[in-house]
Amino acid sequence: MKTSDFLGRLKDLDGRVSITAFGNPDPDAIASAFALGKVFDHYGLDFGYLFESQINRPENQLLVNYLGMSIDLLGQQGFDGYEQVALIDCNPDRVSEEWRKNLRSELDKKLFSVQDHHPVAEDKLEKLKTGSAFIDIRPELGACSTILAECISESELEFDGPTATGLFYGLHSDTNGLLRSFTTYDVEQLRNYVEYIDMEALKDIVGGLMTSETFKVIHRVTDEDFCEVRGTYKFANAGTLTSKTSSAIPQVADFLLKEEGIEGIVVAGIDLDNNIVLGSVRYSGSRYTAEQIAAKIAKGVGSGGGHVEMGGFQIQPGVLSDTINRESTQNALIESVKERFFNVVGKKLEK
Ligand SMILES: [Mn+2]
Repeated sequence: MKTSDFLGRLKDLDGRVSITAFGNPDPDAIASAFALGKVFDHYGLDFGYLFESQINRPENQLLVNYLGMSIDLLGQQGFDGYEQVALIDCNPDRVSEEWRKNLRSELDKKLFSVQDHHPVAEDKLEKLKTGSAFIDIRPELGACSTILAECISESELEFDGPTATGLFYGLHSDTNGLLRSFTTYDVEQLRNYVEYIDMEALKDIVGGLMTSETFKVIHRVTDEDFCEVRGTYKFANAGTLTSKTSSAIPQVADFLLKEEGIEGIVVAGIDLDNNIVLGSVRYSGSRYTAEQIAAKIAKGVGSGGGHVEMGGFQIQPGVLSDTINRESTQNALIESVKERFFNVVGKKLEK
């Protein structure tokens, strides 16, 4: 389906719309939500931002502040007060088991649109398309921001500084600064708004990229007690973190992939505020995708996904959650994630 169809549907849309992202909101999701809000405004629609998770990474909070967005958290109330749901940078297939149980039928009922670039299995996509919602999933694109840039252009809205800056940051961040998986179409859309980007504002947002926690974790994982290499794969144990400091995990994963001779990285740690194991996957080889690796690590015990070269997962500790503050439990959890990772990439130890 085309963006022109999407815009056509906005003309007779009734009721308040929830602009929603599932998963950890990254700059692409935040910017896409903001740009979609601009389009909704243009069509005189009533809407709100309702996200599954809090904004944790400090630079993402800076982006939200810069855009002046007020984002509510999806909680027990589900989509109460909203008649429609517009999903951005995610699709119904990626909604976690837990949420699926909590609100899947409500999501199905209220789903108005899906604009995303995460891969989805062919049969699941066909099923999605049989519903009445507008479905636009383009896994080849570097960022969902590109789809929203197209929406802004086609609705004949003028780009403004915040929208252009956000969309560029979204594309920049999902493609690691245009170093991975983007298409000429991403660049074609970028051309439409590049002149509106506020570079000064952007520098302020991305300026303090690495937190001190990131450096602590980098220091920690240079110790061979906390990392292991098998072949071209490396696993690093980031230890215990909080919801505020867990942004160190993806940052360390980006950093470790720079090591010569390493093509696959998993960094995992325990978020003691949420009692979950968090992990980031980076992969530069051609045998797997980071998304597959992340999904397989979390299979049956949590949720995982991502893109070709970057992915992430969350694992629920199950019965171990009662003793998660004990070091022995933490080690057991991280050890099991490590073995799952090495299994997935065919590096299981022969016993
Ligand atoms: Mn994205």
